[in-house]
Amino acid sequence: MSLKESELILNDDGSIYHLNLKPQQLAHTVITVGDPERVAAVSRYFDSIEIQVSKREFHTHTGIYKGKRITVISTGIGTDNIDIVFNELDALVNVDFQTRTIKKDLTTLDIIRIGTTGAVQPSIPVDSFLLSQRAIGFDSLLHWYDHDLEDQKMAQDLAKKLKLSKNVATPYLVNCNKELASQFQSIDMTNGTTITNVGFYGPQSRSIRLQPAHKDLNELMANYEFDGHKVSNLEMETAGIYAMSTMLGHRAVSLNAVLANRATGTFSTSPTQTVDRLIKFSLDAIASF
Ligand code: R1P
Repeated sequence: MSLKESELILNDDGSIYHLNLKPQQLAHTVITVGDPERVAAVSRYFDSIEIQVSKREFHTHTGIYKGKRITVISTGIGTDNIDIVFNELDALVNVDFQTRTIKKDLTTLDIIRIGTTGAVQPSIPVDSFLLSQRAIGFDSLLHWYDHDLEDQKMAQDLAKKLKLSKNVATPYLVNCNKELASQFQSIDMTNGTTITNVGFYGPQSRSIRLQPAHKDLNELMANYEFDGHKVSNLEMETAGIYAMSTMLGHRAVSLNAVLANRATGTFSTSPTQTVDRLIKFSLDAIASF
Protein backbone atom coordinates (compact mmCIF):
# COMPACT_ATOMS: atom_id res chain seq x y z
CA MET A 1 0.00 0.00 0.00
CA SER A 2 1.33 3.38 -0.99
CA LEU A 3 1.81 5.97 1.77
CA LYS A 4 -0.33 9.09 1.31
CA GLU A 5 1.26 12.50 0.73
CA SER A 6 0.04 13.68 4.13
CA GLU A 7 1.75 10.72 5.89
CA LEU A 8 5.10 10.43 4.13
CA ILE A 9 5.81 14.08 3.36
CA LEU A 10 8.52 14.71 0.77
CA ASN A 11 9.93 18.08 -0.27
CA ASP A 12 10.04 19.11 -3.94
CA ASP A 13 13.63 17.92 -4.29
CA GLY A 14 12.68 14.45 -3.03
CA SER A 15 14.08 14.94 0.48
CA ILE A 16 12.16 14.01 3.61
CA TYR A 17 10.06 16.78 5.20
CA HIS A 18 11.88 17.89 8.39
CA LEU A 19 15.38 16.48 7.96
CA ASN A 20 15.67 17.69 4.35
CA LEU A 21 17.71 14.56 3.56
CA LYS A 22 17.59 12.27 0.54
CA PRO A 23 18.09 8.51 1.04
CA GLN A 24 21.57 8.41 -0.50
CA GLN A 25 22.78 11.15 1.88
CA LEU A 26 22.38 9.02 5.01
CA ALA A 27 25.12 6.67 6.27
CA HIS A 28 24.07 3.52 8.11
CA THR A 29 26.03 4.59 11.18
CA VAL A 30 24.37 7.66 12.66
CA ILE A 31 25.54 9.86 15.54
CA THR A 32 22.80 11.96 17.12
CA VAL A 33 23.58 15.06 19.15
CA GLY A 34 21.20 17.53 20.77
CA ASP A 35 23.02 20.75 19.96
CA PRO A 36 23.20 21.72 16.24
CA GLU A 37 26.66 23.22 16.88
CA ARG A 38 27.90 19.83 18.08
CA VAL A 39 27.45 18.48 14.53
CA ALA A 40 30.51 20.40 13.29
CA ALA A 41 32.33 19.55 16.52
CA VAL A 42 32.01 15.91 15.44
CA SER A 43 32.52 16.27 11.67
CA ARG A 44 35.68 18.36 12.08
CA TYR A 45 37.40 15.03 12.79
CA PHE A 46 36.11 13.47 9.54
CA ASP A 47 38.69 12.86 6.79
CA SER A 48 36.16 14.17 4.27
CA ILE A 49 32.65 15.65 4.40
CA GLU A 50 30.29 14.60 1.63
CA ILE A 51 27.14 16.59 2.45
CA GLN A 52 25.99 19.31 4.84
CA VAL A 53 22.22 19.85 5.05
CA SER A 54 20.16 21.77 7.56
CA LYS A 55 16.56 22.69 8.32
CA ARG A 56 15.27 24.02 11.66
CA GLU A 57 17.26 22.36 14.47
CA PHE A 58 18.10 19.35 12.30
CA HIS A 59 21.64 19.83 10.97
CA THR A 60 23.32 16.93 9.20
CA HIS A 61 26.86 16.21 8.02
CA THR A 62 27.77 12.93 6.32
CA GLY A 63 31.40 12.01 5.80
CA ILE A 64 34.18 9.49 6.27
CA TYR A 65 36.11 8.88 9.48
CA LYS A 66 38.99 6.38 9.27
CA GLY A 67 37.31 4.65 6.34
CA LYS A 68 33.83 4.50 7.92
CA ARG A 69 30.90 6.44 6.48
CA ILE A 70 29.13 8.27 9.29
CA THR A 71 26.20 10.68 9.47
CA VAL A 72 26.05 13.11 12.38
CA ILE A 73 22.67 14.80 12.93
CA SER A 74 21.33 17.19 15.56
CA THR A 75 17.97 16.37 17.06
CA GLY A 76 17.43 19.48 19.15
CA ILE A 77 16.12 18.95 22.67
CA GLY A 78 13.48 16.48 23.78
CA THR A 79 11.69 13.27 22.83
CA ASP A 80 9.14 15.13 20.71
CA ASN A 81 12.02 15.84 18.32
CA ILE A 82 13.22 12.24 18.64
CA ASP A 83 9.85 11.11 17.28
CA ILE A 84 10.42 13.16 14.12
CA VAL A 85 14.09 12.36 13.65
CA PHE A 86 13.74 8.59 14.15
CA ASN A 87 10.66 8.17 11.95
CA GLU A 88 12.36 10.12 9.18
CA LEU A 89 15.76 8.38 9.54
CA ASP A 90 13.95 5.05 9.30
CA ALA A 91 11.93 6.17 6.27
CA LEU A 92 15.16 7.21 4.53
CA VAL A 93 16.42 3.62 4.58
CA ASN A 94 13.26 1.54 4.76
CA VAL A 95 10.76 3.29 2.48
CA ASP A 96 10.99 3.46 -1.30
CA PHE A 97 10.31 7.16 -1.97
CA GLN A 98 9.42 6.49 -5.63
CA THR A 99 6.65 3.98 -4.94
CA ARG A 100 5.93 5.26 -1.38
CA THR A 101 5.99 1.71 -0.12
CA ILE A 102 7.86 0.00 2.70
CA LYS A 103 10.82 -2.01 1.40
CA LYS A 104 10.79 -5.79 1.73
CA ASP A 105 14.35 -5.99 3.00
CA LEU A 106 14.73 -3.67 5.95
CA THR A 107 17.99 -1.91 6.89
CA THR A 108 19.20 -1.71 10.47
CA LEU A 109 20.89 1.54 11.43
CA ASP A 110 23.51 1.83 14.17
CA ILE A 111 22.61 4.93 16.17
CA ILE A 112 24.91 6.46 18.77
CA ARG A 113 23.78 9.42 20.88
CA ILE A 114 26.59 11.70 22.06
CA GLY A 115 24.80 13.80 24.64
CA THR A 116 25.18 15.58 27.94
CA THR A 117 23.60 14.77 31.28
CA GLY A 118 23.33 15.42 35.00
CA ALA A 119 24.19 12.60 37.42
CA VAL A 120 21.98 11.96 40.46
CA GLN A 121 24.45 9.69 42.30
CA PRO A 122 27.09 11.67 44.25
CA SER A 123 29.68 9.02 43.29
CA ILE A 124 29.46 9.76 39.53
CA PRO A 125 32.03 12.48 38.85
CA VAL A 126 31.43 15.53 36.71
CA ASP A 127 33.40 15.26 33.42
CA SER A 128 33.09 11.44 33.36
CA PHE A 129 31.30 9.33 30.72
CA LEU A 130 28.13 7.32 31.21
CA LEU A 131 26.51 4.71 28.96
CA SER A 132 22.76 4.30 29.43
CA GLN A 133 22.19 0.54 29.69
CA ARG A 134 18.51 1.24 30.11
CA ALA A 135 16.29 4.29 30.20
CA ILE A 136 13.06 5.02 31.97
CA GLY A 137 10.94 7.51 30.07
CA PHE A 138 8.83 9.97 32.05
CA ASP A 139 7.81 11.47 28.71
CA SER A 140 4.82 9.90 26.97
CA LEU A 141 6.28 9.13 23.53
CA LEU A 142 6.11 5.33 23.73
CA HIS A 143 2.45 5.41 24.82
CA TRP A 144 1.44 6.92 21.46
CA TYR A 145 2.58 3.79 19.64
CA ASP A 146 1.06 0.34 19.43
CA HIS A 147 3.91 -1.70 20.89
CA ASP A 148 4.66 -4.92 22.70
CA LEU A 149 7.56 -3.84 24.88
CA GLU A 150 7.39 -6.03 27.94
CA ASP A 151 9.14 -6.13 31.31
CA GLN A 152 7.90 -2.80 32.64
CA LYS A 153 8.37 -3.89 36.29
CA MET A 154 11.15 -1.46 37.19
CA ALA A 155 9.32 1.49 35.58
CA GLN A 156 6.10 0.66 37.42
CA ASP A 157 7.89 0.16 40.73
CA LEU A 158 9.82 3.42 40.32
CA ALA A 159 6.60 5.36 39.66
CA LYS A 160 5.20 4.01 42.92
CA LYS A 161 8.30 4.72 45.01
CA LEU A 162 8.68 8.22 43.58
CA LYS A 163 4.99 8.80 44.30
CA LEU A 164 4.42 9.97 40.72
CA SER A 165 0.77 10.63 40.06
CA LYS A 166 -0.63 9.10 36.84
CA ASN A 167 -1.36 12.52 35.35
CA VAL A 168 2.32 13.45 35.61
CA ALA A 169 3.85 10.36 34.04
CA THR A 170 3.40 6.68 33.36
CA PRO A 171 7.04 5.70 33.03
CA TYR A 172 8.24 3.13 30.49
CA LEU A 173 11.41 1.04 30.48
CA VAL A 174 13.56 0.57 27.36
CA ASN A 175 17.04 -0.85 26.81
CA CYS A 176 20.13 -0.08 24.77
CA ASN A 177 21.23 -2.56 22.11
CA LYS A 178 23.65 -4.70 24.13
CA GLU A 179 25.81 -5.70 21.15
CA LEU A 180 26.30 -2.10 20.04
CA ALA A 181 26.84 -0.93 23.62
CA SER A 182 29.65 -3.47 24.09
CA GLN A 183 31.68 -1.53 21.50
CA PHE A 184 31.79 1.52 23.76
CA GLN A 185 32.99 0.02 27.01
CA SER A 186 36.15 1.39 28.54
CA ILE A 187 37.53 1.36 32.05
CA ASP A 188 36.20 4.80 32.87
CA MET A 189 32.68 4.31 31.43
CA THR A 190 29.89 4.19 34.04
CA ASN A 191 26.99 1.96 32.99
CA GLY A 192 23.74 3.32 34.29
CA THR A 193 19.99 3.66 34.33
CA THR A 194 18.91 6.95 32.80
CA ILE A 195 15.72 8.87 33.47
CA THR A 196 14.43 10.84 30.50
CA ASN A 197 12.01 13.65 31.24
CA VAL A 198 10.16 16.34 29.34
CA GLY A 199 11.98 19.41 30.66
CA PHE A 200 15.17 20.70 32.22
CA TYR A 201 13.83 22.66 35.21
CA GLY A 202 10.64 21.50 36.98
CA PRO A 203 10.73 18.02 35.39
CA GLN A 204 14.29 17.56 36.67
CA SER A 205 13.41 19.11 40.03
CA ARG A 206 15.41 22.31 39.40
CA SER A 207 14.15 25.51 40.88
CA ILE A 208 15.02 29.06 39.92
CA ARG A 209 11.81 30.98 40.71
CA LEU A 210 9.19 28.28 40.29
CA GLN A 211 8.95 25.44 42.77
CA PRO A 212 8.88 21.92 41.32
CA ALA A 213 5.91 19.76 42.30
CA HIS A 214 8.29 16.96 43.34
CA LYS A 215 10.89 18.67 45.50
CA ASP A 216 12.55 15.50 46.76
CA LEU A 217 12.49 13.74 43.35
CA ASN A 218 16.26 13.57 42.85
CA GLU A 219 16.91 12.33 46.36
CA LEU A 220 14.26 9.63 46.02
CA MET A 221 15.77 8.66 42.67
CA ALA A 222 19.31 8.54 44.06
CA ASN A 223 18.21 6.22 46.88
CA TYR A 224 16.07 3.99 44.67
CA GLU A 225 17.22 0.49 43.73
CA PHE A 226 15.53 -2.27 41.73
CA ASP A 227 17.14 -5.63 41.07
CA GLY A 228 20.60 -4.14 41.69
CA HIS A 229 19.98 -1.19 39.34
CA LYS A 230 20.25 2.37 40.63
CA VAL A 231 19.16 5.51 38.80
CA SER A 232 22.33 7.18 37.52
CA ASN A 233 21.36 10.30 35.59
CA LEU A 234 18.74 12.60 34.09
CA GLU A 235 18.47 13.89 30.53
CA MET A 236 15.85 14.45 27.83
CA GLU A 237 16.20 12.06 24.85
CA THR A 238 17.53 8.58 25.66
CA ALA A 239 14.24 6.78 26.46
CA GLY A 240 12.71 8.12 23.24
CA ILE A 241 15.77 6.98 21.26
CA TYR A 242 15.67 3.47 22.75
CA ALA A 243 11.90 3.21 22.32
CA MET A 244 11.91 4.27 18.66
CA SER A 245 14.98 2.16 17.81
CA THR A 246 13.57 -0.93 19.46
CA MET A 247 10.19 -0.58 17.73
CA LEU A 248 11.77 0.15 14.32
CA GLY A 249 14.49 -2.52 14.57
CA HIS A 250 17.57 -0.28 14.79
CA ARG A 251 20.48 -0.63 17.21
CA ALA A 252 21.00 2.30 19.57
CA VAL A 253 23.24 3.33 22.42
CA SER A 254 23.25 6.57 24.39
CA LEU A 255 26.61 7.95 25.55
CA ASN A 256 26.61 10.84 27.97
CA ALA A 257 29.17 13.39 29.07
CA VAL A 258 28.34 14.06 32.72
CA LEU A 259 28.37 17.84 32.98
CA ALA A 260 26.43 18.27 36.22
CA ASN A 261 26.12 16.39 39.47
CA ARG A 262 22.75 17.16 40.98
CA ALA A 263 23.55 15.51 44.32
CA THR A 264 26.70 17.55 44.95
CA GLY A 265 25.37 20.66 43.19
CA THR A 266 28.41 20.92 40.90
CA PHE A 267 28.82 21.70 37.19
CA SER A 268 31.77 21.04 34.88
CA THR A 269 34.38 23.78 34.56
CA SER A 270 35.35 22.43 31.12
CA PRO A 271 32.15 21.22 29.39
CA THR A 272 33.44 21.75 25.82
CA GLN A 273 36.59 19.72 26.49
CA THR A 274 34.63 16.91 28.17
CA VAL A 275 32.19 16.65 25.26
CA ASP A 276 35.14 16.74 22.85
CA ARG A 277 36.79 13.82 24.67
CA LEU A 278 33.55 11.85 24.37
CA ILE A 279 33.34 12.70 20.65
CA LYS A 280 36.89 11.45 19.99
CA PHE A 281 36.36 8.31 22.09
CA SER A 282 33.09 7.53 20.28
CA LEU A 283 34.48 8.13 16.78
CA ASP A 284 37.43 5.80 17.41
CA ALA A 285 35.12 3.14 18.84
CA ILE A 286 32.84 3.47 15.80
CA ALA A 287 35.78 3.24 13.38
CA SER A 288 36.89 -0.02 14.99
CA PHE A 289 33.74 -2.08 14.35
C1 R1P B 1 19.57 20.15 28.06
O1 R1P B 1 20.55 21.11 28.29
C2 R1P B 1 19.93 19.25 26.89
O2 R1P B 1 21.22 18.63 27.12
C3 R1P B 1 21.10 17.23 27.18
C4 R1P B 1 19.64 16.98 27.47
O3 R1P B 1 19.23 15.69 27.14
C5 R1P B 1 18.95 18.09 26.72
O4 R1P B 1 18.80 17.80 25.36
O5 R1P B 1 21.54 16.57 26.01
P1 R1P B 1 22.24 17.24 24.73
O6 R1P B 1 23.46 17.99 25.22
O7 R1P B 1 22.62 16.13 23.83
O8 R1P B 1 21.24 18.17 24.08
